[in-house]
Amino acid sequence: MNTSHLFKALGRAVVCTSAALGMLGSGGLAHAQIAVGKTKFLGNIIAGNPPGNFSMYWNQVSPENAGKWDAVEPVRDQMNWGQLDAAYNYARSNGFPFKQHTFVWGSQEPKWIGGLSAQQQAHEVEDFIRQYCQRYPQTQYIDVVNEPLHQPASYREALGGAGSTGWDWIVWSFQKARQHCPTAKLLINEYGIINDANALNRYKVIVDILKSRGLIDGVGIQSHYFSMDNLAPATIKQNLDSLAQTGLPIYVSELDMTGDDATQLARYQQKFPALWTHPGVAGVTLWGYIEGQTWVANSHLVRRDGSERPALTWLGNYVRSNPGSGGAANKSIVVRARGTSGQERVTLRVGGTAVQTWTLGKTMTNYTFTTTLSGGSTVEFTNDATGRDVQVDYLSVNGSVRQAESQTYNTGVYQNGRCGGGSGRSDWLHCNGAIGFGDL
Ligand code: 9MR
Repeated sequence: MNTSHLFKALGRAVVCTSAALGMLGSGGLAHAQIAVGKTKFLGNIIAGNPPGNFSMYWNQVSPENAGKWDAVEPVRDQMNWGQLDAAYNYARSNGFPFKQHTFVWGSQEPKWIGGLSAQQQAHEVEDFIRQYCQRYPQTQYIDVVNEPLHQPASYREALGGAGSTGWDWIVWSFQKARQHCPTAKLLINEYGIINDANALNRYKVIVDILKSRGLIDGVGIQSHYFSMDNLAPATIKQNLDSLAQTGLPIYVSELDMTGDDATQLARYQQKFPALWTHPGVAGVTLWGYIEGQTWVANSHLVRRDGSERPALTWLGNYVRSNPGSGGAANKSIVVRARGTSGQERVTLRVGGTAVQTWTLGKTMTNYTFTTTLSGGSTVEFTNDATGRDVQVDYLSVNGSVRQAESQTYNTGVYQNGRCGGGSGRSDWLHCNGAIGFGDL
């Protein structure tokens, strides 16, 4: 069967019954993230150990400092990935998109870079990018260059300097990121854009240079308190409209707003909808939420005792009841499955792309993943051996359950004396093969 036939077959295999929905249970959804199932993500940063309440609120992860070059490589060629591993693994195991922050930036550079020759500097930057991409191949987004207007990299001459485009060092950085991380969405990131049409126009020049070379997939605007606290919603809309003219999705990347409880609440109520409902905005990341753990005082949303400030309670209610517009539909996938030996590996594919692989435990467990991809979905058993079998209970999409035994495409169940030899309908994969769960 060729690929197009396969996906036509998968497309017919969507089944969802109310009986099946009842099996979801009540516990799973009570602690869902604020933007679960929405068309855009609402994320936050992880500083050190992932906070226990992260997944009650947020469904995208950016590392606060752990992905910066000076944190990863404080001593030349001695890489320190520990904290970045923790944030990345947390994101992966919860199915949240992970955004690397950041490859090329004039702050938090390693101190040793200044003493090297230009050739060595370029080599070291590429080495950092290459090693990152090897270690974290499932990264969804990368802030490739941070703050080009305000804090350009000190070693930019080594990367091509201004050159013929005026921004050759940025073009070089994106080329290297594209080469080493070919599946990630590459972003640029800057502050003081949402409130300043002049800076916005200078930013758009860089974005257009990258876009004409096919090197950029989205535009990040930090939107910190000093730009946001006193900004009129009409200006937010006007500047987002202007940035959206680039034709690229906009990511609000480091949002915070300050104030006492009442002031912060009023600010969120007044300004957040202008961001969330803008069709050009594909995702919003807040820059911290826990009291005592935000880079600026009074921007927190959860108090030390775990209680919510009013702005957070409002934000939760607002986003849950507001579909947003634009953005790619963010689908929350659960694969409920078990192995029999505890060594079985299954891969979730969407539209033919392998998006996640899990090693299954011996008891039925929910394995979660969030994706904006569309197309036929399959759960594939890939490492069959003696004593290894997989039982899949269901795949659910935004809480809507598709039972494995109701699907007609199963090439891994042993029927009529061979693998894939019968009707397909089964929750078992005895051999390497896949169950098709229809289109996402
Ligand atoms: O939140 C970060 C803080 O812990 C660091 O001390 C600071 C050092 O530069 O960086 C903060 O994060 C910054 C981000 O990386 C880039 N945009 C501005 C953020 C706030 O300063």
